[in-house]
Amino acid sequence: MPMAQTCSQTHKFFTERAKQKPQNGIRIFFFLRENGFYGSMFLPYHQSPRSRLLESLADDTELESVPHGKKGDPFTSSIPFQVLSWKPRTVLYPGFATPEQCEIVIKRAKANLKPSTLALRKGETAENTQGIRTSSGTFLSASEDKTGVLDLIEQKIARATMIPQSHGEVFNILRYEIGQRYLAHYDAFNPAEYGPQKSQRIASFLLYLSDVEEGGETKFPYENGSNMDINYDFQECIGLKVKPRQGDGLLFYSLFPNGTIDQTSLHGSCPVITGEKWVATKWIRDQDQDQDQEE
Ligand SMILES: O=C(O)CCC(=O)C(=O)O
Repeated sequence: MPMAQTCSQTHKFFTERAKQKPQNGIRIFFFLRENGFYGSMFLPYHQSPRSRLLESLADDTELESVPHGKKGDPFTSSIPFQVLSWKPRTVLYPGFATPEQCEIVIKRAKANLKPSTLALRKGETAENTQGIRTSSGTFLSASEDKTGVLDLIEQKIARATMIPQSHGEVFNILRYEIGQRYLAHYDAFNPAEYGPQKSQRIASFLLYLSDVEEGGETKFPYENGSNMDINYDFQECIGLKVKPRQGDGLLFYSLFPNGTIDQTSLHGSCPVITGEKWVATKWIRDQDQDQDQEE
């Protein structure tokens, strides 16, 4: 197969091959896009009827599924991903949402935008933290979204992370205009700075709802331990930088598997230089959020 094939041609190639000959084992494929290699995991299958809702979750994979547990899926999923970094653990999911889904979320968020706020550390006030996070935003919950788009996205995030949907906070939809930014920070709450925590943020999933002409990258200044030994200025856009592209998802873990905070998960948003940035942030916790709300 020629290396210069497009992503969809490559997917078609493997899908056709899968139809010709049933697969028995897990297969991991790599394919080339304009900005690097991507991996995709295909699981064994048998075909079964799928409801319309599940159809839209199941992507276009044709692989045979196996008998599943009570809340498992009757279909296989293929969610292409690219590991961007191991320190912090960061994964890009190209084309995670469709442009139409992104536009629906932007339209809903636009009506209720307010200046973004910060979780304050001991001694911090809204006044002395001005300028750290200059975007505007709103909180949207999937359960109140009549279009069903946010629920579909949440379900796909749960599949990609294998962390149940109920562990997610509601979406924080953000808009950055020219010059707006979010200085480097941690999403996890260090109890030494924030006091005792009932639950902790494990990971963050950012869904880019728009392209940005220039600027607006998500930055990881301490990626792979770099810049940790200099007097890093939290405004600087250095380290690993991820350019927003409409529909792409970016997952990174704030905690190590042992539950301690990964210092390399420091991240932020570079200022937008040209255009506008829209992103939906989903913070994922170690505790069931539905249970929390019932308490
Ligand atoms: O906008 C971004 O790229 C980063 C957003 C962020 O850091 C956050 O919402 O915690």
